[in-house]
Amino acid sequence: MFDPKVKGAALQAAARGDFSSLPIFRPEIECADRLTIERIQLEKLQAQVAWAYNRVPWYQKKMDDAGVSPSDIKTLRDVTKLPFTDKTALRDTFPFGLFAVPLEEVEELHASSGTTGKPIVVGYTKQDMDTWADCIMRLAQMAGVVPGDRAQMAFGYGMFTGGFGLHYGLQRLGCMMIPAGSGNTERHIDMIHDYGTTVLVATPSYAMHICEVGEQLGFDWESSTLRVGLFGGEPCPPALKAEIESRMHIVCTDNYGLTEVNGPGVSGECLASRDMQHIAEDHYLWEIIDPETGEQLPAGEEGELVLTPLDKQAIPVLRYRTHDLTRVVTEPCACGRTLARMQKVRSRSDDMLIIRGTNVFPSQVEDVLSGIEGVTTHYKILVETQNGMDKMTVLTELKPEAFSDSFDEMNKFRSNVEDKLRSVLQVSAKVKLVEPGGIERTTGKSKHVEDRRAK
Ligand code: DLL
Repeated sequence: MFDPKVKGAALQAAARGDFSSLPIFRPEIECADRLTIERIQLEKLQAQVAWAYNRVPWYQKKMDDAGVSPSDIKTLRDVTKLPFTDKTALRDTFPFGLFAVPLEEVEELHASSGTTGKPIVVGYTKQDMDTWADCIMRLAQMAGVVPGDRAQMAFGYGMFTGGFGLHYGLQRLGCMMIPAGSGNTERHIDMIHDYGTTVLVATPSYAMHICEVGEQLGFDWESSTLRVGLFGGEPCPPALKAEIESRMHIVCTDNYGLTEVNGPGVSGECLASRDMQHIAEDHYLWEIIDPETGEQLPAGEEGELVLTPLDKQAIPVLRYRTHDLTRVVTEPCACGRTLARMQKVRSRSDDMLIIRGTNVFPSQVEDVLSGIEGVTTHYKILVETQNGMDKMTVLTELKPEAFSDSFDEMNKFRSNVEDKLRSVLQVSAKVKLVEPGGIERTTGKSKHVEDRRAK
């Protein structure tokens, strides 16, 4: 038995395979057998499809055009009869065209700002807010957060779903919230010290930045009260996670979600399977499809995640194409939960770069760099056109100890990185070594790719 409130104990217990002391928030759901889960899902799916059809003219037309009506949903498999929804549907109906309830019943609005055009606007009824908080309470407990924890928010409290979404759920779980918001890194470190913060809520890249700034200020992470990192909003590659855990002396966990289907709360990492996340299956029906053909793939195969929230009142969303690539397994987990687990998302079908005809994912670059001694987790990929050809440059930031005054040594280091990249990517990339601290830090989601090619 271990005490989840003792710093370091959760990681040690996880290494021993001892999860007995971590409470499960809704065991009747989280540990239910598959038949029970699927029965709940089917009942909710039928009601949700009818809700969308009867209340949202856009869905009624879409379904009529596809020749499907709510009564055609007799099994979970029948979800494939429904048309997909994508970002453009929300953009085209901006701001309230997909809302299924009168605006007086909407308690809160959130939005995600895209790079172009209008934002995606989403709304929540009272029941939606309850469902959302329920999902957050679960994923927080999966990560080892317990009532009485002091949770410091480093997501922004604006229209972004990360700030308020996690705030409400954690508060309801019984955490003392410290609503610091994003930015002002030194103040974050002071607050961790002054208020005895135990849980940090942030993107993993901002957490890494907080860690570095703390180190520069001489802050002793090992003896700090901070115990759990509740991170999300962007991929958390294994090397970054390992770095944060060893330097900040915390359990670094990762949760996933997206604005269009509420925000954070779709899935969260437990301490037993550290590269997977349990999906809140009683609130979300998942499918994995082939991104090219749109056909459903069997459980276990990698493809694009499609989500149908099962009890969303304000904006029902049927078969939302996330573009996130993952695979889902349904075997029970060592933590005791039976909820399906999705592999952590490392890439999106739409962040694939085509460099001189070869497909390159930023996560491949990340994996090569993480295997090289002396480089940090900070990198950037720059793509340009030179003499009519694609040119890819990878900027990688070095650790201070890897930096040398010797031109020859630096040159050798660089060409070694170039060789390794070429052998994995099957396309050559120029490498630029950047001095420690030379790659810009972010307080939100990090942007690793800059594609300057004319579109
Ligand atoms: O990022 C919601 C969120 C906030 C999740 C805070 C977790 C914590 P959006 O801004 O709409 O919503 O971005 C959604 O971000 O489709 C993924 O590509 C990516 N993403 C979110 N969480 C993760 C994660 C929020 N844990 C998009 N791992 C999604 C990998 C993630 N990618």
